[in-house]
Amino acid sequence: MDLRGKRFLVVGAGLSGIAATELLKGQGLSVCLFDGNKGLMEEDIRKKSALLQDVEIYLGSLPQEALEGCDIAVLSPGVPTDIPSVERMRQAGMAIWGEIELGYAFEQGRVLAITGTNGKTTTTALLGDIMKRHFDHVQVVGNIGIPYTALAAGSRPDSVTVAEISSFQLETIHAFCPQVSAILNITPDHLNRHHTMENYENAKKRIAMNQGSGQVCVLNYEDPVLREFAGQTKAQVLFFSSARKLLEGIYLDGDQIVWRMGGEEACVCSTRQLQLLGKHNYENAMAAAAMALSFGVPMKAVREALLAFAAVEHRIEYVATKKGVRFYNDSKGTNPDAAIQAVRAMEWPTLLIGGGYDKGSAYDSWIQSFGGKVKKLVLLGATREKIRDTAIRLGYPAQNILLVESLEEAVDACVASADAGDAVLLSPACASWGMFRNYEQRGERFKEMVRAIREEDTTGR
Ligand code: UMA
Repeated sequence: MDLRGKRFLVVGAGLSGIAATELLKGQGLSVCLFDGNKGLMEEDIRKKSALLQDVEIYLGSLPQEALEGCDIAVLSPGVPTDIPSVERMRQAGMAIWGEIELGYAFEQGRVLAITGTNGKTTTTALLGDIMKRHFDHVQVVGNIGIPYTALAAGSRPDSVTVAEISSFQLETIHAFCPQVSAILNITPDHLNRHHTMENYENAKKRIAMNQGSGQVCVLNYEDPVLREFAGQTKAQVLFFSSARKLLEGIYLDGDQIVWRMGGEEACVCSTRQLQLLGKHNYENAMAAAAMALSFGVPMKAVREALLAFAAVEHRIEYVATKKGVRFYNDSKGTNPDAAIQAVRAMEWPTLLIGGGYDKGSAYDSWIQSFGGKVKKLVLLGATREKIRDTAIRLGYPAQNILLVESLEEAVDACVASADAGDAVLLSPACASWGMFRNYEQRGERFKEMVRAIREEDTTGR
């Protein structure tokens, strides 16, 4: 699509919106920027980039004259597509793009894209590492924290872009078409934004909507929704499975990861050689390996990258042991399903810190996964009462639940009642919004607090 002469309205002045505005400005295109938060200061936004100096910025509300004359709105991922201001953009005849679609419009190379409720950051980082062993110019972008638009203009015909794409971002793609896509799993998340599970699933499936028989879509055979989706997509489907041997695809056979293609079998590696722990991580490793192998990366490069890869920050991340108490940071456990994996990985009596922003999730399955291991449940944030009520309804002892006001108070409470041999796990099952900028900030704060604990503060009984 020829973008010359088009005027863009970028919505959201966070990471994505600033990168999108810089990209458009840098390309000499006409752009203005709108953020619905009237508490933001225009000069603070301008300070973020020299390219923003003469961009028109609207904060709080969007005047009608700003809408007129704009052709394309570029939404940041956090901007819902059904809010009144976006509806006004539609009514003004504007095309509604997401920041990913804009990045893709400037892509010169090939794209591999990953979505799923959980594991997508690990899989994206791992696939990026694999690709870097074989290709000269690899860019890792998207929900992982680097907006696609920040790097898209630097892509080259020989570039390989590895992109983590959230359901928010998939709602507003149009032409985006990865050479290889993957959907890792779909379990309830972000229901306050997508309203129904069906909408959420449909958003995820959009990752493959423009793929044809020349492109590959990697799917989890053990996810019933994705197994069914295999019959609907036009892409070539490649399955991974942690539960059974497949005739074609990649699967776990005991502790071996096996790649089976055209009747030939090859062992990728043993899970005992991996630094990643847990079945969910073996699934991530299989998905990344399948994407790379189907893209033509030699087995040797795939194997070497898998063995060298350590866990990502904030995901069941070991922080420290203080007087016999192990502390784990799983701030990235922002939904019940991710948090279940963290609880399952704990091999010790656990003091669990949970709660946060309310995304409309149900917490039953998370609480049911405790399996007698969680000796104290310390809850904070908007969801704390909802989680407490669910826990009590499911028979979790009320006297083991503590409601607190802050993460500081939560850590102090855990420190006061942990015994040597216990674990303290921050795995909130909720987003951090409302208390922190993002899960990274929440995890960093937790780690700072843990590192500051003096040995004599833990009872070590
Ligand atoms: N805003 C509006 N109107 C709205 C909503 C937001 O103007 O209706 C404004 C806010 O006032 C704020 C800006 O938009 O100034 C923030 O935009 P954003 O929420 O899209 O955040 P970014 O900083 O652009 O970060 C986004 C992703 N954030 C979300 O999806 C919420 C980041 O994913 C991503 O790393 C980044 O783009 C780069 O691609 C974070 C995330 O939490 C990690 N993702 C969710 C998740 O993983 O579960 C989906």
